[in-house]
Amino acid sequence: MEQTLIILKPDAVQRGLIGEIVSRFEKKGFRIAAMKMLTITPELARRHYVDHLEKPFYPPLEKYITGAPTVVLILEGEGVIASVRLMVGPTNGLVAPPGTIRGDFATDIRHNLVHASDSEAAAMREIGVFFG
Ligand code: FUP
Repeated sequence: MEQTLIILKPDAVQRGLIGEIVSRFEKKGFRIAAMKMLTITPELARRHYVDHLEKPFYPPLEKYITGAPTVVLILEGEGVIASVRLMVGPTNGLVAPPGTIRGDFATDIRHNLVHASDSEAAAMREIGVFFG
């Protein structure tokens, strides 16, 4: 069964949106295969965001993602990777369409509440980073 790696980022936890966001995934019909709360270390952040390490936005991104607890999930279901990306919406909350998680709750490109793997290869790699 296809799986994807979801992170409810520090702003989702701090704003009390864990239930709202997880509930959307559950109501859609996806299964939670694993779920844990953790504060991401700089080492984990660098492994997770390996493709972004050299980008100018990486230092503030690392500070944000390691700054407070997150909730990390493996979601499972047919077509889950692409479907969850549609539910999450584009990176920048300001232009993400209403009805998407970022469109409904985010106004920022960095503080955008959720990470969702963008391909099968990324999902396998990211699940390995967080769940071994
Ligand atoms: P997404 O696939 O929508 O989660 O976004 P990307 O993989 O392109 O980027 C990963 C994270 O880097 C985003 F969630 C937020 C952050 N980012 C910035 O802070 N500034 C940018 O210009 C692009 C991304």
